[in-house]
Formats: sequence, structure tokens, C-alpha cells
Amino acid sequence: MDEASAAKEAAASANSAAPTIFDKIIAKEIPSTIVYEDEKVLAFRDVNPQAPVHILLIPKARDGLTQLSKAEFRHSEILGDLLYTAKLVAEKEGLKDGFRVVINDGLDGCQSVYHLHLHLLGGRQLKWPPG
Ligand code: D5M
Repeated sequence: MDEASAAKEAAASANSAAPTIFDKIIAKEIPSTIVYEDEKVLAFRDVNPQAPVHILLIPKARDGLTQLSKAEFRHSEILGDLLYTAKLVAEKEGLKDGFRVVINDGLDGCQSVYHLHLHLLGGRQLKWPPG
């Protein structure tokens, strides 16, 4: 399957309550390299890193938050927690010269897993604009 078809298929699952690969990571049913964990947030290394440091931060409870565009006011606290945790993890990873936090949303945003997640990228000079 090509990248565009895979993205369309993933987008088609956006409204589904079906578990994603991240549920298996949260349940520790499949291996991942966890770099931070508390009662609400899990951070682990991306399996397909786009930079020397590429970490995903996810809410442990998806609670309808499949993607940022589905966020409701009640999600404000966890969204703040995720962003603040990204800063803590960046510090822990030694990203003292800067880093980038990205949220891909939906088809145009190239989202492939419909459980909201932040990408924390760093460890090299990143370019702007992104592709
Ligand atoms: O990003 C989804 C990201 O999830 C993508 O960068 C690959 C990553 N991914 C997928 N499966 C795994 C596992 N099993 N471990 C670690 N990382 C994983 P998106 O913004 O939805 O395109």
C-alpha cells in the first residue's frame, strides 16, 4: 500500500473507538522504549525516528481524543500536561539548544495513529518550513 492510501485508510478510522497500536504500548503488550511515565502521560521513542531524538507523548486515556481537531474543553488539562511533559522530557534528553513539538492532525496533517500524540524532535538542526 502506498503512503497516500495508508494515510486515507488511517483517516477513515478517525471516528472509531477501536484500539490503536498505542493502546498496546500503554498496556505493555508490545515493546517500546519508554522514557517517561506518570499516571496520565506516557512518552516513548518513535519506531521510525526523524531526528536523533524523536519521542512520542500520549495521554494514557484516549477519552475521545483521537486527534487534536476532536479536542473539547474537558481535554484542556491533559493537553497542557502533554505540552509541559514535552518540556521536561526535552530537558531530560539534553536538548539544550532547542527542539520541536509537532501534532499531526488528520489526512492533510499526515496523521497515521488516531490516538492524540505529540512528536518531540531534536538533536539536530531542524529545517523550516516542514514538508
Ligand atoms: O505519527 C505516528 C507515529 O507513530 C509515527 O511516527 C510512527 C510511530 N509509531 C507507530 N507504531 C509505533 C510503535 N509500535 N512504537 C513506536 N512508535 C510507533 P503520526 O503523527 O500519526 O503520523
